[in-house]
Amino acid sequence: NLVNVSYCRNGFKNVNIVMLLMHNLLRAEVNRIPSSSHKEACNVISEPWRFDCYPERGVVVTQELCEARNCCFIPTSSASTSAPSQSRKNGIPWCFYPLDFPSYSLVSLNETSMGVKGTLVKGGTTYYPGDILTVEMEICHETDTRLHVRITDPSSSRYEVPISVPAAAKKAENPEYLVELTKQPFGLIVRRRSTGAVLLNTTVAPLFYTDQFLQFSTSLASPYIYGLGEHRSTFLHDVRWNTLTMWARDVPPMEQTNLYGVHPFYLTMEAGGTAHGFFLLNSNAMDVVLQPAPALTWRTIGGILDFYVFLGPDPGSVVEQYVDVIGRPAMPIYWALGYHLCRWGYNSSDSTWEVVKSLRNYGIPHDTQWNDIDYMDQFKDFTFDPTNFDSLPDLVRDLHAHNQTYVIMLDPAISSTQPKGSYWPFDEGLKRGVFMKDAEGKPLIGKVWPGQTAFPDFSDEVTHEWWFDNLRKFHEKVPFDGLWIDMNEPSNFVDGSMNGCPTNSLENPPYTPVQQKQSTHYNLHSLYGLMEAKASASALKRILSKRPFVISRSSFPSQGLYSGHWLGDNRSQWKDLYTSITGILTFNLFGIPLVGADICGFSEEPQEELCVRWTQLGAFYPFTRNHNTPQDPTAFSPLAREAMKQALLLRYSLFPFLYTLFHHAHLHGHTVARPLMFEFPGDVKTYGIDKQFLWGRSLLVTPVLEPGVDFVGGYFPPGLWFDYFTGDSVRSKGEELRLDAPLDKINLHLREGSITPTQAPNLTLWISSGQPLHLVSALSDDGSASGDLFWDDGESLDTYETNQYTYIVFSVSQVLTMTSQVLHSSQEASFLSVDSTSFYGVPEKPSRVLVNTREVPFTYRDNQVKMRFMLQVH
Ligand code: MIG
Repeated sequence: NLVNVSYCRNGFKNVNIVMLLMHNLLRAEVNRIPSSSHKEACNVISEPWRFDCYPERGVVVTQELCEARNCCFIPTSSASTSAPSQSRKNGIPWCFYPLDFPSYSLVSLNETSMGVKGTLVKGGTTYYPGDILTVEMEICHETDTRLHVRITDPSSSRYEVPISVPAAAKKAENPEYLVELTKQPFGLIVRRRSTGAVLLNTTVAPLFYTDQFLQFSTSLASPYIYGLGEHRSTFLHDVRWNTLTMWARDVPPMEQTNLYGVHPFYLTMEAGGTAHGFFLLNSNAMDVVLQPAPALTWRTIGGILDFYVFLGPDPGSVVEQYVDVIGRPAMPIYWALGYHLCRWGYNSSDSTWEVVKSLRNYGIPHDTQWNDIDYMDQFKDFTFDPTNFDSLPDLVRDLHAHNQTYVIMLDPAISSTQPKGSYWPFDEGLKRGVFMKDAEGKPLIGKVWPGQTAFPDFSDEVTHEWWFDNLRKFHEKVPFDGLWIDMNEPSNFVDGSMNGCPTNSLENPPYTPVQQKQSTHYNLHSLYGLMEAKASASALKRILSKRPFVISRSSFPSQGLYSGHWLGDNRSQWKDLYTSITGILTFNLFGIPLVGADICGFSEEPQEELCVRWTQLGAFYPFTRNHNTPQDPTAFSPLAREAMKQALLLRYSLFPFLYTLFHHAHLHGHTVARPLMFEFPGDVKTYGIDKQFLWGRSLLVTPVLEPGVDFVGGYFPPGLWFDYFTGDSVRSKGEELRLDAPLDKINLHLREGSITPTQAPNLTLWISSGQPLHLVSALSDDGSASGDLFWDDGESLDTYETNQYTYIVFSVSQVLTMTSQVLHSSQEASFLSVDSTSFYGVPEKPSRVLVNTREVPFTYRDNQVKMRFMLQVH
C-alpha cells in the first residue's frame, strides 16, 4: 500500500525503521586502530582508489572524526585536484576506508533454479545507525546478456520500486558473464566471459546495508561512462571526483546539482569498443560518486539493493537490454514529431490565436499550439480564464479544422482554498481521499501556483480514476489533444507543508545525499512524475482512443512508456544550446527518445542569431518545441524567419525516416537521437562527442553552436559521407572536417549505405504525410544501400501489436537495381507511393536502372542518378 504518503521533507511512513542509536554514542564505541601500522596500511592505497569514509557534507573532517570511524586519514596536498577538507566533495577524500574495514562475509550459498542465493553476515555495527547484520543475496542469470542481483533484508520488508520487470522463465544457458564471489570480505565480481574484462568488482570498498544508508562501490572498466541522470554535464561524465546526486528536484538546469528526473543507469565502455550497462532499481535519494581509479560508488538512503548488469556487447544493445527491463518507449502519435509552439505569457486566447495565424500566414510548419498556466483561471487545474481565454474553445476548434492540435499544461497540485462546492477537483478529491496525507492523516497542504494546494497521490488507482474524471469533464469544454505535466518532482513553494515538517528519522536521515535540496516523501518522491504520467496517459487513451501525448518534466525509469520529456528551464544562451545535445542523447539512453530542450531558451531573451541556430538544431531534437519569450519564427526579421522556416520544412521532409526510427525505439529500444559512439564504438575519437549526433544509424547532424561563425568543425568517422543537400561525398579517415555553415544552413550528412525515406514537407504533418515518398540513397563503395519504412495511420493504438501497419525494406545493389520489399502490409499502405529517388555516389553512368525489375528512365550528373517513377507499395 503506497497511499499513506506524507509530503513532508522525508516523511514517508511506510518504511521499516529500526533506529535510532545516536551518532555520537556510536562513534565513541568504535575502537581506534593504533596509529603507526595504520599509517602504512593507509598509505598503500593510492589516491584514485580512496573511497570516501566521511561523505557528510558541511563537516570539516578532522583526524579524530575520521579515525572514530576506523578510517584512514591522509590530507592530500591542495595541488592535487584542490580539495580542502570542507569541499573535498569534489576532490580526493582525506578520510577513506582501509582495506580491512569491516564488511559482510558470505556465510552460505545455495544453487537456485536461476543462479545462486546466499547469506551475508556482518560481525559488528558501523558508524551509521540501524545496521542490518544479516542480508540475503540472490543472483539470477536472467538472460545471456542480463544478470540480476538483489540484496534484501530477510527479517523485514523494505521499500521496493513498483516497476514490473518481466520475469525470466529459466536460467540463461550461455551467459556472456562469469560471476565470482569472495567470501570474506564478501565481494561480487562480474566478468565478460569472452574477454575476461571486469565489469563489476565490489571488493574495492566495504558494503553498507543499514536502515538508511546503503552503499557499495565498484571499479569501472574504463573512464568512459554515460547516463546517470538527470544532470547537466557533458555527455561523457568526468570521473575526476564527481558526485552526482539523484533526487527529483525543481531547479533550472545547472552543473553539480540534481535536476528534475532520476535515472540510476550507466553505460560504460570496455577496452576494444565493447560496452556494458548497470542499473540500480532504487528510488531513494542517492549519491553516485565517480572517481578516477576509475571507480563508482552507489550511496542510497533507503530501499534495497536491486541491480542489473547488461552485457551489450555494443552500446546500442546495452540500451536495448536496459529498456527490456524498464519497458520500451511508446510509439508516439504522429504529430508529436511536428513543430510545437508554446509560451508562458500569451495571456489570452486571442493573442495565442494571433501567433497561430501568423505562422500560417508565413507558411511555417506548425502542428501543435500549447498554452502554459496562464490559460487557467487563477492557476487552477481544469479551469480556463473566463475573460482572457474566453475564445479558447474556438481557438481549439480552429486548430482542429486546420489539422493542428492543442496541448495544455497541468500542474499536479490542486487548489485547496476555494469555497466549498465551487471547485469540483478538490471537493471530489477530498471525498475520494486522493490527496497525500500528513503525519496526522489529514491532507497535506503545500503551496504552488494557485496558492495553498493538496497533492494527488498518483500511486493510488483511485487517484487515477479521479484524474481521468477531471480530464474528461474538462475535455468537454476544451477539446485538448495532449498534456504537458509540469511541477511534478513534485515541486512545492514551501518546505514540506504549510505546517512545516515533523521531526523524525525520515526527515533527518543520518546521511543526506550531498546536493539534495527539497527533500520530501522518502521513497516515492522521485516516482511522482512517473506515476502522474501513467495516470495522464491512461486517461488520455480513454478519452481520445488514440495514442496519448504527454510531456513530463520529472521522470524515472520506464517513463518512456507513458511520456516524453523536455529538459526544463534552460536559458537563452549559447552554452545552453550546446548542453541540450547531451540532454537529448542521455535521455535516449534512458528509454525516453521523445525529448527536446526549449528551443531558443526558456529564460532570458535570445538574440536572433542564437534563435536561428537553435531552431536548426531543434529541428533535429526528437521532440521539437519552442517555449517562451515571443521567440517564434514570426517574431524575427524576414531573413531569420525564413531560415527557421527552412529548418522546420527540412524536419518535416524527414518525417517518414523519423517516424520509422521511433518505431524501432518502440519495438527494440533503439535510440532515435544517437551518439556517434553508438555506431562507431571501435573509434575512441567518438567517445567524447556531444556537439554532433546521428538520427538512427545514418543521418549525421552537425549544428553550429557558437555566435558569429559561418563554418563549423565536425568529426567524421572513417568512411564515405554524403552532403545531404548536394550529394557531394567526402571520404574520411576519421577526421575533423571544416564545413560551410552560413546562417541559413545546418549541416547534414548521410552515411554510406543508407536509404532515407522523405516526403515533400507542408504546414502540418497531416498534409505532408499524405505525399509520395522520395528516397535518398547514399551508396557505399560496393554500390549497396538499404533503408526501411514503418507506416500506419499515425494515431491508432497498438498498430504494430494488432498488425495494422506496413513495413517496407528498400535496398540497392549492383549498378543499379533498387528493390522494395513489403514485409508487412495494411490498408494504410494503399495511400503510400514512391515517386522519385536520388542515388548519391554513383561513379559512372549506369547502363540502366531497375526498380523491382522494371527499367526506369533516369538522369545522371555529378556522380548522381535521379529518377521519377511511380511505385505503389501495397
Ligand atoms: O514555476 O508554468 O519548467 O516551462 O513555463 C514555473 C510556468 C512553472 C516551469 C516550467 C516552465 C513553465 C513554467 N513552469
